[in-house]
Amino acid sequence: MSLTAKKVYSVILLTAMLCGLFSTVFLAQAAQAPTFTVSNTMAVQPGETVDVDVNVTGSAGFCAGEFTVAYDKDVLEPVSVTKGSAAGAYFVANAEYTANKVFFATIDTELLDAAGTVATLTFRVKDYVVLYNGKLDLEVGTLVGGEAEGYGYKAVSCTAKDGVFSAARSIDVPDLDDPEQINVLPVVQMGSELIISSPRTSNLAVSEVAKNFADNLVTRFLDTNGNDLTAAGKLTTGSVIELYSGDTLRGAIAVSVKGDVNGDDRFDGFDAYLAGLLSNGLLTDGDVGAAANDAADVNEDGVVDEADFELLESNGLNP
Ligand SMILES: [Ca+2]
Ligand SMILES: [Ca+2]
Repeated sequence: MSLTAKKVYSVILLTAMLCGLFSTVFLAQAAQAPTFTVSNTMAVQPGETVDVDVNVTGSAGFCAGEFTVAYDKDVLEPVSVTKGSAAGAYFVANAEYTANKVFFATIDTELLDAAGTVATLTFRVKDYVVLYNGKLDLEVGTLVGGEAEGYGYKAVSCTAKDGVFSAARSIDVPDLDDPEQINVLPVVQMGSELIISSPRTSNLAVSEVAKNFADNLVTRFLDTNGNDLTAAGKLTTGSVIELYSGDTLRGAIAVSVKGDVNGDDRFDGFDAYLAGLLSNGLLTDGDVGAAANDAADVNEDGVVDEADFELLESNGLNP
């Protein structure tokens, strides 16, 4: 925090103390408490930078306030905090207040009673994020306003509303039949696993899939046996894409290719056989994994049953 920032912060603390002294003497007139709300941010792609506003409702107002917003540091990195139109004349901010919190404070000699944005927080979603649903936790510290007949300030009560933040990766690959067409494969959660579910016509060459990830992101592409695929390799059902920061595994995406249940890159009677075992309960999704189970659900109705077996069997007989 700069010297100026410390000064402003001291003023806020001082007004808070004054408020403590005077609030019992000068009773605050009943007023509608302001509500501070972190805007919701939905489905951002990893690697993207996004703005999140902290907004305030129009109300009786405040003269000074300090705020922190806590975030998941494994998912987001703070970029900046900028002053919004509803902030006061003085505004200080620290985007790296603590390891997982940004801080900002604002103060004005006039009552701030306009609705609008107090601050805009800019975050970057870390490259290795696969799927995230979490919240940005707003805490309002000291909040004062309404000069009480010239003697200091009174405390202002308020409501603080957290924001939700979600990030989701999808993987874009060309279609084999029409390379101009891009198949967008969103990552979805199935049980405890994250998978991409692909039509059999997707070009899942490692070289194509790798284009989805930032150059500086450490990735591994593993075959169904857990061995590293080369750049010339191809992902099939049961392959896994691993994302690292340094040596730490941060995310894993399993691959499902509709119809190739055993992941041998063929669509034949053996896949139909496995789907049959899944449909009659002799095998379970726990036995084969979420990706293989998804690959067997060729009619994409969410369950593996007789209908999938019949579709696969006809495919197997007529490749
Ligand atoms: Ca197969
Ligand atoms: Ca099905």
